[in-house]
Amino acid sequence: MPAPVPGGVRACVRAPRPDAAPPAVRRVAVERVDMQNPVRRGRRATLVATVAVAAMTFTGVLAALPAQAAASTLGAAAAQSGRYFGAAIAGGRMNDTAYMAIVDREFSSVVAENEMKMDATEPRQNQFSFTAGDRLVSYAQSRGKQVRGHTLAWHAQQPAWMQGMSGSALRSAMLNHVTQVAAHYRGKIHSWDVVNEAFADGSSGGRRDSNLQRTGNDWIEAAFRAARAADPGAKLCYNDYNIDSINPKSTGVYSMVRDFKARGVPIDCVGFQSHFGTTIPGDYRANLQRFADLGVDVQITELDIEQGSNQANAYRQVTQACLAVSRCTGITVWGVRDSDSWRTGANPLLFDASGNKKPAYTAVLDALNAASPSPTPTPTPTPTRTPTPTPTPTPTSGTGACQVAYSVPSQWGGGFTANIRITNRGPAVSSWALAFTFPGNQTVQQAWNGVATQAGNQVTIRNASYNGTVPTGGTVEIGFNGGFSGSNPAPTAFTLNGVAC
Ligand code: 9MR
Repeated sequence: MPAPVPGGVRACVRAPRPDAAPPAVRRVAVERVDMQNPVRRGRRATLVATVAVAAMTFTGVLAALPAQAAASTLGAAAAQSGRYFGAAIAGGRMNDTAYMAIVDREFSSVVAENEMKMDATEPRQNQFSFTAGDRLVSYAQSRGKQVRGHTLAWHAQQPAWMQGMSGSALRSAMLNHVTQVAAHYRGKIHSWDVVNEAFADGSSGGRRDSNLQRTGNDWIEAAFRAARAADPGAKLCYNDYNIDSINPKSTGVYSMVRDFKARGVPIDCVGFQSHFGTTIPGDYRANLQRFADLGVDVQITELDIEQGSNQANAYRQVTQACLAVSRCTGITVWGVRDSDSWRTGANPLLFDASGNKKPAYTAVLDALNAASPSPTPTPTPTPTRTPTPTPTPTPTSGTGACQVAYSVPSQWGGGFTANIRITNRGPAVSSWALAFTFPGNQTVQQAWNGVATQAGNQVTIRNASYNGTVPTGGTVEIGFNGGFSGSNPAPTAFTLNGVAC
């Protein structure tokens, strides 16, 4: 009984499959019609250190204080245990004052329901449209709310020009999109859903077939590496639906995350969309915990639960499950009022069509207020934020102006992604130009954290506006997507500001 929903998506409640938890659990699946900075990292580290010191300093004081008063909004209540509570915002509703009054008051995080997707941000190839996304970011910044980014690479909601692409052209276009969008929002996004819904439903535990998947199985890690290079300060998430319980699909994702962690692919978090029927899987908390145990944060990213006699209790259970997992850092509901939901008729949200708080709202608020105070969850430890993978670095020796580590984390037919870490071995600089020579037939197509020019096989990459100053011994990380024919040997003859490395 699929009900059409705007945007080419149909919601359907499927008969329980063998992997589903109790037969009574009605599983919501989503069936899509394919419409064919380092600066911030430093600040975050400082903040984490400050919070840690503050937590240590105040431990004794807290113990002596009376229990804190219950918070009266979802955002404030979640903040008591160091978490966020967010909502998906529809750009078209930002002029609705009743809607925005709820958003202002209740949520500490926002995510664009559609405005940062591929079709919205790159409607024509290489012509980017950020107006609607920027509006949401500006709003959030003016209110001190975090922003989740959704989503950089997805088989659905691709712009028309991308739907017909394949092979290396599609791979390059996808990586360019990831790079450009993440770079545009650099420093402004708390967590990016870098890749969305790339695994197949059912019992295979494998990848979903899509034009992106057909560019090669490494497309997901290539996207994560490009996102890290473009916005080193954002947490990078894999996001999917029907991975909320322990089942073949979630185990497929689990295996990918474990592999990424083992190989240094930059992944920081997994998003569990949590579009539920009337009940919650019995192993929901255990599933969140097994992912957290891999060394990633877990986030509940698109929560909505069909209204029934159990809705408030189900919302309570989800909230308590997140609170029980120290690395569950926040919850986002997929909409504000029932009338705003993509699930027409399911009334799956926390506010009714008139903006009144539902029993489910009170259940969530009470659960958040009952949580033990900070310092849980723990901040992300440094090892999970591996800045740039360097599988095959080619350091230039040197006693010269710089040391360079060049690596190619991803290569496919005719294209590659390169990362370069420059260490300044000379005096401090306030601007820089790194030059090198391509030994083969290679071109720079898209650079990040620097501006590239190429004449023949000579390449010069100059600093971006934000990373020109490098002290003696300081490092800067840049990268580019390139094309090649024949072989792809590492560049030679690196110079920094005209002096050999
Ligand atoms: O809520 C979104 C709806 O307005 C769009 O029409 C639809 C198009 O695909 O996407 C919905 O959001 C989806 C999210 O981006 C990814 N997970 C499933 C969500 C519900 O379909």
